[in-house]
Amino acid sequence: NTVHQLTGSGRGVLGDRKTFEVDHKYGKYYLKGTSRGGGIKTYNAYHVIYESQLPGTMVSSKTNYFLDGAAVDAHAYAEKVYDYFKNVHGRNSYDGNGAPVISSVHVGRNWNNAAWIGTQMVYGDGDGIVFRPLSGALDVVGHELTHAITEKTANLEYHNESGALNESISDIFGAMVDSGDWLLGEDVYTPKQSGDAFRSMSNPTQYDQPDHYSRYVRLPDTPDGDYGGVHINSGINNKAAYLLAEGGTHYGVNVTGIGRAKTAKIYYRALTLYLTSRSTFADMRQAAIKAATDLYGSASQEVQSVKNAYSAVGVY
Ligand code: ASN
Ligand code: ZN
Ligand code: CA
Repeated sequence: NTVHQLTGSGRGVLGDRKTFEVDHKYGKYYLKGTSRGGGIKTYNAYHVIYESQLPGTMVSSKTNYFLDGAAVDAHAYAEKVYDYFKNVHGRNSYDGNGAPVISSVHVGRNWNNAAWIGTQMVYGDGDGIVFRPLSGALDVVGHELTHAITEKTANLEYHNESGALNESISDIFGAMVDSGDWLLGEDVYTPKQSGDAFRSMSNPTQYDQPDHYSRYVRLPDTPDGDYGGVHINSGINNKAAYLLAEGGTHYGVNVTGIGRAKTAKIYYRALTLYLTSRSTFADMRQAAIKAATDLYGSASQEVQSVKNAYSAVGVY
């Protein structure tokens, strides 16, 4: 579908130049790409806080050069994440059927968060101290759009163990699209402090997450309790995914790394075929073993590494 494809350009949150697909109508350019599934569309929420007022107004420009860095990144990174799932996993958008990918930037005032809200992604601008505009991180965009895929597939309930798996799956694919590191949010977290991030998959304890099932944190299933610590206990599965890809010895268990690409294949297959809404960590282990068996055979190194990675984090 290369008919009427128009290219726009601009600088992202970090000042980096990039190009992306735009649309042109009645003499104005819009952050709307039409070549990917049902389209990639990016809106300015103008600081609204109520979902009823979203998505806001589609971001436009008199020329094909766009000046809003948060909007440029939300748009360009949504394209990148769409392309990752299409090219690597053969998935056409989050629903597998070309659903339009909608994002709103400038949501709320100085909001230090981003989310998938069931119909679209929303990004705060950050307060400039804890966060820059959150769409400035490809791994954050990948994390949020993966929530949409999870909702349409395993539909992992967002509390307790299934919720921690939901969070971890978003971290895993957020890291996979942002190839090269195992940190989440490093590009937008604490602009005045370099080298940090809001989560680490290689060393979850660095940001107060458990890295072994024996250290699972029991919190109430309430908003204040992070629905049973879904953003905390995700560290356990994140560490298993990291060990599977990179290898290492953890609590005395040695894991042979199989690389990021095979690890992504295994988690994608587990998510879309074997995990269910009430899956536990033990179910995740079995789902990953099944996926790896399908892909590489029951006697493969890949299956052995999955078993060892989960044993290393105390999940059997
Ligand atoms: N950034 C958070 C997340 O994606 C927002 C939330 O908790 N819904 O997990
Ligand atoms: Zn999340
Ligand atoms: Ca990262």
